Amino acid sequence: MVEWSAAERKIVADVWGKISIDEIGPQALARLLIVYPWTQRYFGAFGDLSSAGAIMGNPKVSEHGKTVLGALDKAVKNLDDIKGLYAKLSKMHYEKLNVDPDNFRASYLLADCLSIVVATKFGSAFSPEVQATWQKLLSVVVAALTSKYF
Ligand code: HEG
Repeated sequence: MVEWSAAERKIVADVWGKISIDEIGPQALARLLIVYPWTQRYFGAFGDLSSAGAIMGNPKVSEHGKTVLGALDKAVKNLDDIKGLYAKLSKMHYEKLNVDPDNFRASYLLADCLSIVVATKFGSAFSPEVQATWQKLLSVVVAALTSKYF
């Protein structure tokens, strides 16, 4: 059971309040596909991913980036039961992507890309304390998303 202090809850609410899902979601997913190109194998149905420009301009990438951040929005609003919230989503990823341990790693890579996008946007406001709480949130999300894998 993950515990969240009052200070952590405040940081999560503050950071999330300043994030635009429509802006950050597409940027984070595009970074994943560009920086870690092997993750493209999961997105064969998304069309042209042949260059950084193609990925950033691909409407399916943008749409899916927003979907992923939409799931994170629910996590932020259900901090005390992220595992329960993601049970179905985890099962879907497991069945769709066939228990590939690569996917476990890819979720951490996506979390890193998301942190970099947020840090770039926030600048010095992304203090070590804020980063620590933000990364805790992403770790809990990834653990919940992969809970049905093993
Ligand atoms: Mg996943 C679908 C969330 C990591 C590959 N992902 C989805 C959906 C959500 C979601 C909400 C839509 C579910 C539905 O249709 O009911 N994904 C999500 C989160 C995270 C994540 C919150 C990590 C923080 N996903 C992830 C990673 C990969 C991946 C790392 C592969 C590298 N997701 C994936 C694929 C689909 C989804 C291939 C189906 C996309 C489609 O065809 O529309």
